Amino acid sequence: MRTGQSTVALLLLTGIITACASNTKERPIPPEAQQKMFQELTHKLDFDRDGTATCTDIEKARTHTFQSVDKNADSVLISSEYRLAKFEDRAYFFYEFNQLDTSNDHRISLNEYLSVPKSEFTAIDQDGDCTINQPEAVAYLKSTLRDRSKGDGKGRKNQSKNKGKRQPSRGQDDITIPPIEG
Ligand SMILES: [Ca+2]
Ligand SMILES: [Ca+2]
Ligand SMILES: [Ca+2]
Repeated sequence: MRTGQSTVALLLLTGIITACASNTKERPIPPEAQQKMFQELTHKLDFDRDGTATCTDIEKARTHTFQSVDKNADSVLISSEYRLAKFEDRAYFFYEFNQLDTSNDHRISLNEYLSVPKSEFTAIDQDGDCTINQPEAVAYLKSTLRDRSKGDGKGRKNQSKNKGKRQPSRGQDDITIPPIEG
């Protein structure tokens, strides 16, 4: 969770929102900006690069992580391997090994691994059709921004202060997608 890969919303918003900086409250977002928000969020989530962000992308990304932390490549994770996954994908942060090992064989199979709800995706996919469309992307990014500015305004200030430095990760809000190699 401190890898920086999970600062999706932060990165997205830095570019898009600085344009309409200070008193953004509920000003309508121009269509081209909405289009851009949609494209960038899609790009971040579109693990298989087919141009659409779907729940399948999450599964593929998770499978990819599963394989990359399966150090001895025996297609199951032991506790030390699973610990690595928790760092790679913070959807797993609050899931202990034993919770996922529903078969109680002290190993986590891929199926067990994938049983964790895709809550970060479903939070965006409001109509539940497993695909992120433009209104959903815009609504999500707007609500993320709102949460951010609700705090004390520090978010944005820190952001510019830290420009060029590594961003500290924030905890609960953004989507976690493992980086795509190549
Ligand atoms: Ca896709
Ligand atoms: Ca293994
Ligand atoms: Ca949808």
